[in-house]
Amino acid sequence: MTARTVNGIWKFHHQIGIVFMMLLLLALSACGAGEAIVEKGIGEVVDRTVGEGTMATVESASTRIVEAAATQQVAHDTDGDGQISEAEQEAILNAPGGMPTNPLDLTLGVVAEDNAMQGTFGRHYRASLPAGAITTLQMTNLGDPDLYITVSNLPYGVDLPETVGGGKTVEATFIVGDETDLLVSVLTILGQADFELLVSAENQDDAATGGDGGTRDEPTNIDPATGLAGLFGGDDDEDAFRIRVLAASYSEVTVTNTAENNDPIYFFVETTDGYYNESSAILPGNSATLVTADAVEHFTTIVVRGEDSGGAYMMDVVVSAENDADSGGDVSDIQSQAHSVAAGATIVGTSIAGDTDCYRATLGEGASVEISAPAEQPYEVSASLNIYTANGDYQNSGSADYGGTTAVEVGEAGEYVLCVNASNYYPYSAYELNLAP
Ligand SMILES: [Ca+2]
Ligand SMILES: [Ca+2]
Ligand SMILES: [Ca+2]
Repeated sequence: MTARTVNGIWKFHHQIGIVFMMLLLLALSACGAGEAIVEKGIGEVVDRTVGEGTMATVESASTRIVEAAATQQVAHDTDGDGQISEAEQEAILNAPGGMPTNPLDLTLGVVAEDNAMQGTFGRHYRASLPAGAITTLQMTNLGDPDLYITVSNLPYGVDLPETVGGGKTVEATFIVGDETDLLVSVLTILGQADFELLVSAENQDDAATGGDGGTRDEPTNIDPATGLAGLFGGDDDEDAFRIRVLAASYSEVTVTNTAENNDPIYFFVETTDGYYNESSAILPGNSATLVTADAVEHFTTIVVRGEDSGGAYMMDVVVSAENDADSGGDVSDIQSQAHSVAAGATIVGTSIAGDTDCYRATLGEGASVEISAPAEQPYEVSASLNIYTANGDYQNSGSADYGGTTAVEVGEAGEYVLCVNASNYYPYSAYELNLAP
């Protein structure tokens, strides 16, 4: 056995490696050195693995290993001289699937049927997973003795039982982050067994993109929609999307943590012109909403972050255009271009950061104008109203707190200009004006 080979085994798995190498030596020497060496080796194997193997276990295992070794001799004594030469040992080690360093390629979604004793007391497979794949790994022990399964490059936090009893199946589902080569080894220690190994992978469908959501630097473009779903797992703990928001429009992004674990997620939004806002930690079953808006067209990036242990979320992305007083857009900020409305009207409008909305109305003597800041908004915004006479003289003002209404009266009957400002600290604010007849 070469130093390279020994290193490969030891790197592979220190505990199983001890047993694995010992059994390998046993098998290769069994035909020449006889049963005594095998039994001595078996005793050591049992001591090292289970600590207190019974004699029955040892005898049973001994018989199986001698049988298996005989099979190996037939299979690998290629020149038929009754000995396993060094070259023949190398041939066994270099056979595909014989060593962790020389795994068989496992086709995703196709069951591999194999025997754990074939070759070198272990079968080694490589499954090449695409980035972000939702992966299911399944191994069924079709025989009687325990089989050992070890998987290298598993995402953090994925636990697999080490031992799979006769007739039992082990299964795990997890998400990988980047492209990943899983190295799956099925080992036998005492006896041999047929097994079936299946690794299947399906794409995530984060926010209906057909794949894993992108990264903050390379977000995946999506269209606004409600009921979008996404997943985290392993190295995939960040999904990022980008939406286009037209001028005088605002986006509302609501993220709900739908994970079955207890881990929080959070998200943030940022726009191409530098606006940034983030949620606090969202615990499972809870939601948070963030808004972006601008007077000019822009892109908003939505970055949802979870934990390595995995998570799931739902996302609603709604982009709305301003429609002040059903005008189909934003009404003018300028008093002389105020939007005409009728006395008695109820006006619903939106003020996007820094926006002023001016309305013109003819009101009766002592009429009052009610300004409200509706409570059904992501932020606790207020709204303020300034009233001017038709020729621009300041007349009166008032402001409404979040969820509140304030009445502001005018003097004599006549034409007035009513200008509304909502909170400038937030991307957008909704307001309502009620004009008394
Ligand atoms: Ca994802
Ligand atoms: Ca407006
Ligand atoms: Ca305006």
